[in-house]
Amino acid sequence: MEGLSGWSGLLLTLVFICSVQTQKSGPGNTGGPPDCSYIQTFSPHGASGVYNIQPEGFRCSFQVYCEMGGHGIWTVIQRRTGGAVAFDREWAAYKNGFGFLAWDHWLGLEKISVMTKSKRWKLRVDLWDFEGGSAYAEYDDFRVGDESTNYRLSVGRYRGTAGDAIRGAYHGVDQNGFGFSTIDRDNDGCDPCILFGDIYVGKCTEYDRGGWWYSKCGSANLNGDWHPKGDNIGWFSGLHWLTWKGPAPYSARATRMMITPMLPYQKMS
Ligand SMILES: [Ca+2]
Repeated sequence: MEGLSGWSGLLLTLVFICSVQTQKSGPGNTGGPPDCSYIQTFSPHGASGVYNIQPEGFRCSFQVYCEMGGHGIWTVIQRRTGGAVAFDREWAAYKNGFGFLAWDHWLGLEKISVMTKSKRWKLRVDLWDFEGGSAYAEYDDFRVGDESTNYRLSVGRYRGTAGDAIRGAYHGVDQNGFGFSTIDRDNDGCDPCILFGDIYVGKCTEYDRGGWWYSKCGSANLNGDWHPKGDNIGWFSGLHWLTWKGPAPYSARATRMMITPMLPYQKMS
């Protein structure tokens, strides 16, 4: 499995070499559709699957997974359905992306950052539990800063059924406005943090693992360790959205994060 995920990271990295352009370009001179909702607006009836896009700010096209139905048209940036693809990775992997687009993957912070720079985007988080239930959270004005900001997270108005775990179940753990942390990059605001009254935590990634916009660790982390049914409650590291289920940390069966422009494309008549 390690070899499998290593190869996928390499493939995504190779694709990425040509993806960020050095000179500015407008929407008129990109070579492809800027996102999945553009594809479905101008070439409707596409099925969900892997498509080529070329958002503003990219010199070459690259592949993403498009969700083409249900609750709208979305460009997927994260998916978890099991434990086969490891998410316990370093900064470079989270920057460039890893996994398999049609399966479990992380699209990559650099791509997400450049994409969300160009216009206003909405983020949708879908969560599935082991009991047949699901919940969602949507945020207006989702944006990820560039690497000089440590890919700082910015979200606007929340709506949904899962609760606003980004802004936290506990006082003072707002992840909005925080940089990204991985096991080799610590931007979590803990120096140290005292959790549960008596646990001193210097690095959230040592406990929660994965990579995330940790702020004093906080209530959301969908990139921790995946746990199977019956063994998914109470772990420090899991697929956590603590405003959804608790009080013991509940690790979701599956998760998905995806984005779409806030202003729909208009067909010219
Ligand atoms: Ca720290």
